[in-house]
Amino acid sequence: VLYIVLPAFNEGDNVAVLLTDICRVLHELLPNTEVATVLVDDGSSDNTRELAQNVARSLAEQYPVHKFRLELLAHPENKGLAEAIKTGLFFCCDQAEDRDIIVTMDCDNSHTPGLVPRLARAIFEGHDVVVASRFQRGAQVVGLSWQRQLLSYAASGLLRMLFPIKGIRDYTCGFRAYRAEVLKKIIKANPGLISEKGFSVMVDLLLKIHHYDPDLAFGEIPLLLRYDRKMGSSKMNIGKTVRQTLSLIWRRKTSSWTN
Ligand SMILES: Nc1nc2c(ncn2[C@@H]2O[C@H](COP(=O)(O)OP(=O)(O)OP(=O)(O)O)[C@@H](O)[C@H]2O)c(=O)[nH]1
Ligand SMILES: [Mg+2]
Repeated sequence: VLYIVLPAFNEGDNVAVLLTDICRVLHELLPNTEVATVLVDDGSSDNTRELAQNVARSLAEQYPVHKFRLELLAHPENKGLAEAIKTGLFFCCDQAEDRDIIVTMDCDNSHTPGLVPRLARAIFEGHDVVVASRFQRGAQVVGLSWQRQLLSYAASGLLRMLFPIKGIRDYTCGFRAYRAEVLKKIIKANPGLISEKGFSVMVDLLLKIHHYDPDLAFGEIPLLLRYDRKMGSSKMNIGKTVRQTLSLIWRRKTSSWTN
């Protein structure tokens, strides 16, 4: 089973297109794979959940239900990206068999489902964690301001210098695949694995997985970031995320891995 975790907060403008794309594209590219899409609605105040339910109903008529299923998880109130990722990943680890693959992606249409087969393939090729990366040859970013791109560069440079992980250049991108066996093992041994509060959760998850098992194979594929397809405004507070990430770097450098 291929699990796709989608953290969603007020993604009413994007969720229907994305869920439809996932079914259509993976039906074309991975016709024999069972796909479980795990949407974590993080206390959205818009109609994200109703839209997801409606589109799931109509997709169930078009596609064989045993091949595509939508799991709808919901937080009664907004708890932030980190809690949503935690809910989604813990749910998957609970259900998944060792040979399954768990993918996370943004729910804002900037990550395209067409890249999922390549992520999965890299896992089949032997990687344990694979990131869709802006810093691999062939990567392309469409529609993102140069200021934001500069920030990604800076984050990548700093993190590569301070926490080198062989095979990884993009520490912040949330479009990733994990070998379920690996994630299950690490979560079982470290239930506090996801402890960050904000958007720095993505960096922390990578650092921790590497910290707990440095022998894992990390890898990347080139990302095509279609920021131009994103509807609605950005939910990332840039200043706050920078502060959280710097604080995270400090804590991890002073050798605390628990908070
Ligand atoms: N659960 C949860 N998810 C959130 C929250 N804020 C954003 N998200 C989701 O996390 C994902 C990433 O958020 P984005 O707003 O796309 O952040 P980003 O990609 O870093 O930056 P932008 O695309 O510029 O906004 C999306 O799927 C959002 O719906 C939140 O408070 N709670
Ligand atoms: Mg985004």
